[in-house]
Amino acid sequence: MTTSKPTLHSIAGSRSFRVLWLLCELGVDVDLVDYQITDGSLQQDGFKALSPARRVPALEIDGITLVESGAMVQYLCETRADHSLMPAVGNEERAEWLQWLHYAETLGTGIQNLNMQHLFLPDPAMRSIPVMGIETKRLAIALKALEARLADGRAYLLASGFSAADVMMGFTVWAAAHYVDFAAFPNLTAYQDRLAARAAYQQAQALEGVQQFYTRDFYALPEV
Ligand SMILES: N[C@@H](CCC(=O)N[C@@H](CS)C(=O)NCC(=O)O)C(=O)O
Repeated sequence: MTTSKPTLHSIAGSRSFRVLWLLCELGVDVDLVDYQITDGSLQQDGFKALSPARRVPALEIDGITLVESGAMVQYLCETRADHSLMPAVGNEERAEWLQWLHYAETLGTGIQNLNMQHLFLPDPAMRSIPVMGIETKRLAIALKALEARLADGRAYLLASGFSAADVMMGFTVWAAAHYVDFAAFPNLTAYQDRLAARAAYQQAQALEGVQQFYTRDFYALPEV
């Protein structure tokens, strides 16, 4: 295995933030290659060869290319030493860590559907208001479980403290807040603030540049 500098193919404000943030937490230098959703750059042959589904993030690392952010997070934890961001196999928190790592994508798929409806359909007449309502409700239900997990003063997803599952989730919670009113989720609001206060989070934000997905803080359901 080589340990040369990885290359992260990313879009500011997308799931690639998870990987960039984790690299910052781990103190691993990275080369960034930037794309945009709407400018056709994900459809270019060079990128399609790296990421057949034409999605970001894609991570070139140690002679391989990974195209799932959760796999990147786990792989980085497994191959970059000197951190406490992943409970080892056999540790009593290992299963919980895996569960929350992947739960971030239960939220992520709902957010993606809402991104499509609110932001990316070329004509608002193509929207389905019932689908938008259902997806918003389903996202709120999934967030409620996270709110409950963070009850009783629990600062992070694992009782033992901050881990890479919080990195996976942190981006997701930030994105979800564009569609679900967090007024009913005080634990999640505090969690989001706690994560955003981390030096590595802020370092990753500075590195990734300005996101162009969301031009508003909150997108309410359209009036019927
Ligand atoms: N499960 C994948 C999802 C990747 C994904 O859908 N990424 C979005 C950005 S957050 C994307 O590239 N979308 C481009 C498109 O759908 O055309 C992961 O976690 O990496």
